[in-house]
Amino acid sequence: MKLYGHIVSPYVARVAFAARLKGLSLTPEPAPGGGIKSAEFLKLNPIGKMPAMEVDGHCIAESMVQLDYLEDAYPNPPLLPADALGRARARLLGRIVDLYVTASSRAFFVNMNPEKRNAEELEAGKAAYLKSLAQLEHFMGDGPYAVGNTFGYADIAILPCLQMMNLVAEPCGLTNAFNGLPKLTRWWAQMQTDPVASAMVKEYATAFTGFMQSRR
Ligand SMILES: N[C@@H](CCC(=O)N[C@@H](CS)C(=O)NCC(=O)O)C(=O)O
Repeated sequence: MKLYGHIVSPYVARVAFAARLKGLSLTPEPAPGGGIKSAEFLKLNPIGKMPAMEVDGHCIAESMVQLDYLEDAYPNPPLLPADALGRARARLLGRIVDLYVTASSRAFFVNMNPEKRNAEELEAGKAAYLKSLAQLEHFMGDGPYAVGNTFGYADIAILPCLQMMNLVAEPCGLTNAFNGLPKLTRWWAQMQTDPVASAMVKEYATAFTGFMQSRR
């Protein structure tokens, strides 16, 4: 099994972290052919996005499908709750993050520089991000983890994405995005103290800030 992409992508990070929790060695490696738009990579994954997972000559695209594959193929230790409702709740949180929360990331990425900022676009991005966080909050569990009492699938699915969002929102003037959202606030604090989660937080922050500095 191979995982193509770079850990700086929150979608790659979530899969690499889930694999690690399952005791698998699945270090992200560069996309074949020199990048995700190369002919070689597009032959494997015509969507042209990272991560791509290669299993027995088959490509699995889309990080949440890859998380599900890991859960199905390597059930121990389980990352999803045992009950059907808990599993649906965990998957829903990942889906909300992918469809609604990270949708605002572009508005932050392209408006990071105050001198070249499109204020209207940025304000719309901030409003959409805050709205999506309130929607996520609605479906979050009561803690300490995203669903239930153990660190698992939902936490891993949302953690690098929310980290990335906050790391790009803060330079755009949006700090404390979780203000007024008690479940997200509590969960975020838990992620900084849980030994497994906090190691992931540090690893992702280092990768992402290094990437942002290299763009300057
Ligand atoms: N829904 C996809 C999103 C993956 C994605 O957007 N990856 C970004 C890197 S963070 C990418 O490859 N972007 C390249 C592009 O869109 O051309 C997943 O979950 O795997």
